[in-house]
Amino acid sequence: KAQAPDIFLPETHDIAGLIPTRDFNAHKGSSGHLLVLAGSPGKTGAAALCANAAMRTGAGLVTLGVPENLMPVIEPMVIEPMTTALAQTLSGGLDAAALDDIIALLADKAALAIGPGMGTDPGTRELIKSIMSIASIPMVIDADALNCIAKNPDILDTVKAPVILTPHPGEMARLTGKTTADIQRNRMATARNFAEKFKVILVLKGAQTLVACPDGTVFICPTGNPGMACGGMGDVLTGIIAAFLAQNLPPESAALAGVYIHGLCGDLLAEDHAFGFSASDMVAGIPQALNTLLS
Ligand code: NPW
Ligand code: AMP
Ligand code: MG
Repeated sequence: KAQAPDIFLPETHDIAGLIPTRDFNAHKGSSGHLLVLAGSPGKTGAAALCANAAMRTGAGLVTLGVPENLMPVIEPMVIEPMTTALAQTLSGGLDAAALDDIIALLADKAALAIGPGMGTDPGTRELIKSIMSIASIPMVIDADALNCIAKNPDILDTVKAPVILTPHPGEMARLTGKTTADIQRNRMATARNFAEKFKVILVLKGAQTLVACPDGTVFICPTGNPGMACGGMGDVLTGIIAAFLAQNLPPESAALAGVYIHGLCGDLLAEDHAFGFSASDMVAGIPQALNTLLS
C-alpha cells in the first residue's frame, strides 16, 4: 500500500508473493549454501542464533565459521549447520590471518552473513574490511561488522556485491556519527539517505523497522512488537534475511520478507506471552510464521 510515491506499507499478500517456492526435485544443494561468520568469546549465542535461524528459513546448507577456540563451545549449539575453525586474535575474535581460508569458503557459497557477536578487535576489523571488498556474493552486514566499518563507511563504495545492512538505532548512530536520539527523531530520512548514498539496502531496526532501497524507496514494516526488545533478536533477523539471499531472492525481497517474517514470528509468540519469549523461541517459530504467511 503506497503511503507516498516512494513509501510503502507492505501487506501480507505482498510478502507471501516473495517467499521462495520449492521444486518437487529440490535438494539441499539447490536450496542455497550460506556462510555465516560470527561469534567471539562471550558471544557464541549470536553466532548460533544466526546460523540456526538460517536453517529454519530454508537455507539448504549453512556453514558457520568461528574462531578456532570456540569450536568445542559452538558445536553443541548448532546441530544442522556445519562449523569450521578459523584463525583467531589474541583475545579470541576472528583474525585477519583467516582471510585466505575465508576466501576459499566463499567460493561455493550463495550468500554471506557477517557480524553477529564478532567483537571489534583490530584484527577482526581488518578482516571484515578485506572480506567486504573481496566477496562477490550477496551479503548481510550486521552488528560488529557494522561497528567495524562505522568510522569508515566509505568502504561500502568498494563492495562489488549486493549489500544489506541491518543496524539498530545505536549502530546507525555509529555509522553516521550521530546520536541514537538523532537517528530516532529522523528515521525515514536517515535510512533513505544512507541507502541512496552508498547504493545499499539499509534495514533500520526498531519499532516499525524501515527497509530503505538504493532508489530511495522505503518500506515500513507493520509486524513486530515490544516483546522483541531483548538480546539475540537481531542475530535471528540476520540469519533469516541471509537464508533468503542464499535461496536466490533478490536483495530487496530478501530484506523485506526477512523483516516481515521476523516481526510476524514475534507477533505469533506474543499472542501467548506479551514478553518473556526468547530469540531461541523465535528460531523455533520461524516455520510457523512462514506457514501463517502462506496460508
Ligand atoms: P543508546 O544507549 O540509547 O544510545 P550495542 P548490542 C541502542 C552481540 N549479541 N531503539 C541503544 O543505545 C551482537 O550481535 C550477542 C533505540 C543501546 O544501548 C553484537 O555483536 C548476544 N536505541 C554485540 O553483542 C546477545 C536502540 O544501541 C545500544 C535500539 C553488541 O550488540 C546480545 C546497544 O547496542 C547481542 O545480540 C532501539 N530499538 N536498539 C549473544 N547471546 O551472544 C539498540 N539501541 O552497544 O551495539 O550492543 O546490540 O547488544
Ligand atoms: P538487535 O538490537 O540487533 O538485537 O535487534 C533487535 C530486533 O528486535 C530488531 O529486528 C528490532 O526491530 C526488533 N525489536 C526490538 N524492539 C522492538 C519493538 N519495540 N518493536 C518491534 N520490534 C522490535
Ligand atoms: Mg544486533
